Amino acid sequence: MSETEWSNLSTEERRFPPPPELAAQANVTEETYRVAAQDPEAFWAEQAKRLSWGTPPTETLDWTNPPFAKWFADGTLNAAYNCLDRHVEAGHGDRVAFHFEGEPGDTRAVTYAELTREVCRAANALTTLGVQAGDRVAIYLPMVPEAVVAMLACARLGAVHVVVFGGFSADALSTRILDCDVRVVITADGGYRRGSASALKPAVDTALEKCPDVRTVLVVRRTGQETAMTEGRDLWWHEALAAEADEHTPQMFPAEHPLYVMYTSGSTGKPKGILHTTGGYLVGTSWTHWASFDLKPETDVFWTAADIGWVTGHSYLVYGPLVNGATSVMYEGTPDTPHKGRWWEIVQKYGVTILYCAPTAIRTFMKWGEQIPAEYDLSSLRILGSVGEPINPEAYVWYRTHIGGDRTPVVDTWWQTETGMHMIAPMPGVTAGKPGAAMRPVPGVSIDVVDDEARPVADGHAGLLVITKPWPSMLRTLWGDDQRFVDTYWSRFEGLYFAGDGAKKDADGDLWLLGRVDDVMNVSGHRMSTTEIESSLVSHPKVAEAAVVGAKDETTGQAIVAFVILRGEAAEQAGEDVVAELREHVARDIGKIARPRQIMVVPELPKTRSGKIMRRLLRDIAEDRELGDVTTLTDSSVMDLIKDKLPSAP
Ligand code: 6R9
Repeated sequence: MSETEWSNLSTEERRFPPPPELAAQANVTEETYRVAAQDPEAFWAEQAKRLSWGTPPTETLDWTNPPFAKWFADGTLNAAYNCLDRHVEAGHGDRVAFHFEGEPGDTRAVTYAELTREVCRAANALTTLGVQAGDRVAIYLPMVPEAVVAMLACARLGAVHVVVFGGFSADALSTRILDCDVRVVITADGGYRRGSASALKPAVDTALEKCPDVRTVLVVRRTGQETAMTEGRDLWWHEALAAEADEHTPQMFPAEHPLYVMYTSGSTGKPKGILHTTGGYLVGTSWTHWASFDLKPETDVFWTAADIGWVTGHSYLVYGPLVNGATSVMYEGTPDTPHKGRWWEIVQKYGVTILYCAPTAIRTFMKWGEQIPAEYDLSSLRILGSVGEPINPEAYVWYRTHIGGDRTPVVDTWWQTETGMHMIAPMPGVTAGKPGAAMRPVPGVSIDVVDDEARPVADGHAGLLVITKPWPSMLRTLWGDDQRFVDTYWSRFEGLYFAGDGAKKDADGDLWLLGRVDDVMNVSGHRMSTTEIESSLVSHPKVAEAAVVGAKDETTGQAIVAFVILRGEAAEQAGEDVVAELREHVARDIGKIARPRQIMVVPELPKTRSGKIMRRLLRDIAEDRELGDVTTLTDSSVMDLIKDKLPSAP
């Protein structure tokens, strides 16, 4: 691909410098960038001191067998000790680790001391059940504190947790159990979703029909609903824990001991089991959590509004915040239950200072209207984060204005399950943010944008995003498949990590993400990113959400097909004239070449657990094909809803 074929992003002139009070006390300064750039390895060795080690490492990076990295390899540590005991020992046992808010309105404040005791009990229970270091344990739970307890109990024992998103099907669960050879599953009777109890355990029973090697299922009681228990296999979590002591001596493991496997969908074939190990992962997540969000652990109330079944939940709801001794909010349910102000009520109630969520949520709130957050006191907020997809400039500005009171920096964080930690993000005390841009590599990280021949593109040009140096929380391999690890990430360019995302360096050298490379469209020989056309559509006042795909076209090769959700009033009067108006809007905004061939007004878009639009399924619709695999959708009925509303595709 030649970078010059990419169309240009519409110009964005708005700038949001850091508030002076924030800059004056910021965790990260320009000096941090300078020091990190001078010697990244020395920088990470310094950051490793954030952790409590059994044996402190003397080595930093071992890159003698690329792309298989080892970080801090001669050090030993225990992940759970770093998240829990050491804070209690330092006198912070009474600090709240999690303000849990259940969807029905039940709440629990779990302190570091309580969490430590619960994790010890759970670790003892798992030991009683025969779980040992290196064993894999599947966790299939709703967003309840027991999910954190289960993860940390595994980590404490050196067992590898495999969290499967509670919204996934029995099929998705059994595939992952088999791939990782899991013997113990931790689940719940159910969870609360959209105002009612939704069962989880039956999916486990179905999944296990295909997994004869699973010997034990621990069942958390959350909803109290009728639950079938299989004699000899299923145990109640609370009973198993009640029988155990609340003390447990943590064993130290080598830094490269596996911590967890998290599956992420590949563009083809079976899901990839991303393997993260202990020392480097904890260094990378805790440092970025502290840096990108300017965390002040004594005073901040941090809320990652993401599911634990997504890497964002692992890195920024569990490990990063707990290593840092932070206080977090954990919310079980959906944003519109029992009313559309639920999130803002939670921010007001707990005095949330840092909110971290996905652009899809922000666009949903835009659709519902700014009058809803306006009813709540959101003045505690000081930093807003975004993750999962490029944030459209309009969504960025709306977020900053209506949630952040026009004061808060918006930190757009680009990273992946594979990277484990933030890789590109503005630093809130340093960077003057541009709406829609992820801005700069975080200190200690080396990123470039290259053309097809791995040549760095000049400022003002676009190409492929690569990571040019190893980083501590990088994936170590794909579970059981070193070759696929090498092929997927390290074969496109010699010595460079290929991220699979398109990106542009603007005239100042700042970075803009353009979406997955496989989402790039080629229209009459012009390469165009789905992201920029979507952003143009979303900038129109009548549009709440947009998804753009390239559909086969006899004349132009591919043609642009857009799916849009309209806002409030416009949705009621949707007709031909809105579609014509939107097509012209895009043509004016980006250029005639970007004018969609077709715009379909739909009630919903198909999304994954992390809020990513599944363009593959929309392409199936646009090209009038049978739908492909829908098992990773949060709600598979969405596709029927869309198909019902459409005239048959051309
Ligand atoms: C953390 C997470 C990774 C892919 C990644 C990219 C997209 C994530 C983004 C973003 C633009 C951002 N992505 N954050 N694109 N700006 N701030 O989402 O991990 O689920 O593995 O997805 O998500 O395309 O390659 P994961």
